[in-house]
This record gives sequence, C-alpha cells and structure tokens, in this order.
Amino acid sequence: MHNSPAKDLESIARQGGRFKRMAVRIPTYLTDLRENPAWLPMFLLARTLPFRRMHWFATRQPVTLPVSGASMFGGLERSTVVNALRTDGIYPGLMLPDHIHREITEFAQTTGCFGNFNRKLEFVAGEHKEAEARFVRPILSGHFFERSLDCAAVMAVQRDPLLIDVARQYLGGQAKVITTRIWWSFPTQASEADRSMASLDKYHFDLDDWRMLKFFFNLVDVDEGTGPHVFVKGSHRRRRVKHQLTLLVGHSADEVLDYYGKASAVTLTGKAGSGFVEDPFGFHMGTVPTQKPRLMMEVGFGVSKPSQRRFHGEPVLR
Ligand SMILES: O=C(O)CCC(=O)C(=O)O
Repeated sequence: MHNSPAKDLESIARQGGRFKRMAVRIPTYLTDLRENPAWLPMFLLARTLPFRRMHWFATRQPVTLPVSGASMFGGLERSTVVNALRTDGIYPGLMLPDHIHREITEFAQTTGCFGNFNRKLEFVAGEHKEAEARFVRPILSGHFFERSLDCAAVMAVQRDPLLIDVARQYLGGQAKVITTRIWWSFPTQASEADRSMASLDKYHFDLDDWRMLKFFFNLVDVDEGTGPHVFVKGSHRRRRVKHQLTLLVGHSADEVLDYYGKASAVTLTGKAGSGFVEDPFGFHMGTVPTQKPRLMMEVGFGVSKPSQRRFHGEPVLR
C-alpha cells in the first residue's frame, strides 16, 4: 500500500474512490521507474509466488557470521523466530525493555506529529481533539516522519543485533533496514479513504520490495479498543491465484478469511513494549482504535535499493 509521495497524500485520497487513488499514483510510479528501472519487474511480478521463488533462488546471498554485541531482547534464539516466520509468517513473542518503550512513548507524547500524512497538520498527541477542531477534519494518524530518528531509544531498537540477524537469516545476507517509523492511530470518525491511506481496516500485503520483513512494537497497552494489528497466519506462502494476478494489494476480510479460515487471523494485542515480526507479504492490517490512541513502532527490512520516496514519509536509510 506504500510507494507514493508523502506530499499531499491526504488531498489525493479525498478526491475519490479506489481507482482514482490508483490513477493519481501513476506519476509517482513513473518517477520510481525512471529512478530505478528494476522497480517495474518487482512491482509487476513480486505479487506472484512463482516469480518470488525464482527471485529468491537467483538473488539469495549467503548469511555470514551473526552481528555481535548485546541484544536488548536477551537470549532469544534467532532460529526460533526465523522458524516461526517461515511456517506462520509471524513471530509474536518480542518484548522491549521497560526503559526503551517508556523513552519512546515519552518522546512521542512531547514531540509534534503530523496528522493524516500531511505536514501542515502538526500537533502533539495529547491535543488530538483540539487539533481535529483546529484543522476541521478527523485526524486518524499522527506520523513523526524523520523526527522518529531523533529518539535515541528508537535508534537503539533499529540497531539491535537481533533484528538484523533475523532479517538476514529470513531474507538473505543482503537484508538491510529500509524504514523506521513511530506513529499514532487515533479513535475518530475516519472516511474509507483515510483508513485506506493509513493501511487500516483492510487486509493487504506490502509490495515495496521482492522480500520484506517488518518488526512492530506496541508502545502503549493495546487491547481490542486500541486498534490492534491483525495478521493472517500462513498467507505469506499460500496465495489464491486471483490475489496473485490482481494489481490491487487490498482485499476484503470476507475474501481473505474465506480462503485462510477465520482462525488464521491473529490479533496482536499486548502490553506496552510487546512486539512481533512479520513477513508483510502475508495479509495484514491495522484496525481503527475505538477507545484509546495506539502508538506503534516499525522497523522494516528489504533486499533491494530502497525508493527515494516512502509512502509514510519516513527517511530512506542508506
Ligand atoms: O497500523 C498497522 O498496524 C498496520 C501497518 C501496516 O499495514 C504496514 O505497515 O504495512
């Protein structure tokens, strides 16, 4: 659902339905293509299982020694995480040390974020209701973009040896960090367009690279009313032909769950600091909070040259 300019995404999304939103992304796709011609085969073929497998066998790089140094995740076995990722597409048992998640939450409570991906809508999270009144619109998300990297605890998580070790074992030796972000999702009356832009309430898979891995952390206590993330187990390795041949990455819950079964959907509630790592080629979504704001962190890994523009406006890391 990514790969579109951060600039004025809100106004684009408001202009109309799904096909209009796809059409307005065409200039961005063309720029991506000029900048990196290898983007086109990825965009067209990485949605199909046979081409993903071919790419894996053709490009996989060997994993060298694990990255050394102490991890904030203690003695968690890399192989346990990687085996769960291969089988289920998700490993749900991560936990950040208290001082780390508290430092990030304090940063996110005291630093201005940008509403609905729009840099003109700046506010601090505690003033969400006032911001909605001031900007006369529902505000569903608050992103920090490059400001996320000013928080030392965010950087400590991004650089933790466990993350890169797991990413290399799962994606191949060339795996590298491509995104790091923290963001709020707020309870509000959001339109379908706003929800779609924030990757909320619609199952989708990510198509920013041939192979990706995302670590997510709940930075506040997340229950059913806090808009938890949902992942469909096994959907990273089994895919209906119809869902491989479509240009659309988003699909209705009925369509997705009829195929994988309702029991395959895992809802990632948990205490502040709890985290999980998933293969985002599997179907997943955030949900809209109904009671309390959710604060999340994501560190994403990929295998190709990252695009200059990210959908969420976060900096591209080199
Ligand atoms: O907000 C969420 O939990 C979903 C995020 C998401 O879908 C993504 O990063 O691809």
